Amino acid sequence: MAGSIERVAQAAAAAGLVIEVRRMGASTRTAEDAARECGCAVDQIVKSLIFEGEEDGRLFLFLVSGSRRLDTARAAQLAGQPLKRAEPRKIRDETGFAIGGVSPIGYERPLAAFADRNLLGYPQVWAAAGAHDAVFSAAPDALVKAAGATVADIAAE
Ligand code: 5CA
Repeated sequence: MAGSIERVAQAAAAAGLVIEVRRMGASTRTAEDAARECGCAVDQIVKSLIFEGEEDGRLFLFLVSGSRRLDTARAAQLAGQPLKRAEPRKIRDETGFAIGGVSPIGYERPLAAFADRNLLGYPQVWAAAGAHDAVFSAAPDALVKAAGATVADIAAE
């Protein structure tokens, strides 16, 4: 998935976001894995969750803290249609990312994105960088902006 990491790095550069992609040499597939490898709290890990619109099949990106659950009813409201979890195959085909490495930025095709307001309360967050052992850190407001995400209250503890 070197191509995916490169896309993340390019998207960051294009957005004026200075990041250093770190290959951890161990799994960062889950928020818990990533927190352990980054030496940070799980709530400072950004989960990049992809859901699919049941009406038109479009994919949507929801960014939430590793310690929070997406409020799927609220997410569906924002998407304007019911949502279901997208199949890993569809995620890979349409975003260029494999599950466990789905990043907030660097999409092959733009998709509507929403970020939980709670993320903005952390001084620094970590997110996947396109592979299952690759992460980067950023200030949450800059990351949300680079992702083109609309800030909303989309998650609960
Ligand atoms: N690299 C870490 C954090 S830096 C990461 O990608 N975490 S994540 O939470 O954004 O991605 C894992 C998420 O992928 C899970 O929370 C889950 O929502 C989703 N996922 C895992 N397995 C599947 C699956 N089989 N189908 C669809 N989604 C899945």
